[in-house]
Amino acid sequence: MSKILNYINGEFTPPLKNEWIDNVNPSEGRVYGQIANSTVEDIEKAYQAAKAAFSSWSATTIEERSRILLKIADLIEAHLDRLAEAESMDNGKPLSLAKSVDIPRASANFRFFGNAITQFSSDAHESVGLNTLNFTLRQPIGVVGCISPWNLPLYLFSWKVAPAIAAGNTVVAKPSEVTPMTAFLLGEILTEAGLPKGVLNIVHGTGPSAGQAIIEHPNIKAISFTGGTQTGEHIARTAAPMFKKLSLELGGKNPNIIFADCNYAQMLKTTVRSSFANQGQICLCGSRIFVEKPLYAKFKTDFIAEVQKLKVGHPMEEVNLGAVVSEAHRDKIESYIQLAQEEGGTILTGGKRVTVKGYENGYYLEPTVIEVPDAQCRVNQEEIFGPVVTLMPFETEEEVMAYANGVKYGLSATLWTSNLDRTLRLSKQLETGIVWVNTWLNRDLRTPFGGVKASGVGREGGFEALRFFTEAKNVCIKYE
Ligand code: TXE
Repeated sequence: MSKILNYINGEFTPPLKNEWIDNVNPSEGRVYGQIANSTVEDIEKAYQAAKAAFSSWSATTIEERSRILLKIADLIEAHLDRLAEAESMDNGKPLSLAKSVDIPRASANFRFFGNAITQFSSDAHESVGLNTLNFTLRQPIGVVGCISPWNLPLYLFSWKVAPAIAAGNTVVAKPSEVTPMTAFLLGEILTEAGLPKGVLNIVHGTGPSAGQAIIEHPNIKAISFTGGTQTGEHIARTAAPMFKKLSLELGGKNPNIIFADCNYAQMLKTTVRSSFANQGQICLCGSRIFVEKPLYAKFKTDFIAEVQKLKVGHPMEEVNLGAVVSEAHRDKIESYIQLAQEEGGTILTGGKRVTVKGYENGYYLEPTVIEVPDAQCRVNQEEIFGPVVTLMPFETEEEVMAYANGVKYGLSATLWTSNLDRTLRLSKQLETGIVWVNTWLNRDLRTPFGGVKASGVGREGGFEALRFFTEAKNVCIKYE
């Protein structure tokens, strides 16, 4: 049985109370390891290591910080196969996806911020006539906390810790207890890359124990979090009275809006992906599909045919969908499929468990398409976060904008149209942080990333992330 230890002050250590939780392989439905169940004492130990490392790391030259981040990126790439296998085993996602998306992107995150920090700059304002010059100092915050979810484990973990350390902070980070393996393996890479001890401390454990200790710590001054909206609310309630800086990337219920004038073949292919990639467990998945009336019947037929071609199976094999992340999560998804029927929805395809030969205890579900009677029903309003999409026709732009914006979430939207005027008009009207037009999950790491409404506050990505992980201080100099 593998044991997942904390990585504190550059060393692998067991949790101080020697408590452990099970690590489950979701594609086989069996416990395959133990995870440190850290407590407030472990977080304090990690904090002390981070605090001790801060003065030296924050004074380390930009070139040296950059060099180490680039080295980490190279080493992730060099260990791609091992990391991808670990990710797939821990999360249930197809190995091919972990190899082509998750691990390359984790490497790209370190490379991107290793380069970005060398280009980061700040403003100067000359007050002409007053003989003063203001300049903005951008200083690292100190010890910061990063908390990440299970759906894109190393991808999202690195998306937070890379800008945090690039900007000169030291970090106490916690990956999801559901998928801790690749963050654990990253420890070895950090040591090999020569990251000084204490700069990045990786602590494992549950949200209510280890996570809570991070958000409550009086001297961890900023929290970058990705996860569920309810957890985000709880973090905001806890951290706001302590005036911590907060970046919250939360859930989504993203509209995928298809007009009859779109490039049909491109749209159909991409819509299959935006619906079911990673078993639908991406906060950016287009889980509500709205199709313009003239195209609706054709789309419905073709989409169902494409979805029925998707292969669900053991993630190490050539499959389109692997297992969903846990038994509890499978139950949650199934409860929504049940609810859809109670609400008058029609299951057009899918809706059932899949039994994979040899792995009968794994958590597999069919990709599911549900035609819903109205946009307000719960399956069309609440985040399911699984291989389930809803389908509805619309007639006018006004109608579809009301559907698209009529949810509490506002992370991303996808628009399929060849009409430029409409593209600009609707891009302005959509209440989301990201609009993809004729594409999906097309990411340039320099762009601002994040949501509005219940999808979160703050932006990650590019210089936005480096600004989040620094405090701006205005220095005003009077000269004669
Ligand atoms: O997320 P949690 P869960 C959505 C999705 C999913 C739901 C719940 O709908 O079904 O959220 O998923 C840590 N203090 N998304 O329960 O609990 C936790 O340990 C500090 C959307 O898995 O929010 C983990 O590291 N930390 C999403 C992280 O928060 C706490 C991705 C996320 O877990 C904590 C995942 C606490 N009190 C789920 N409680 C997205 N936007 O991508 C938990 N955590």
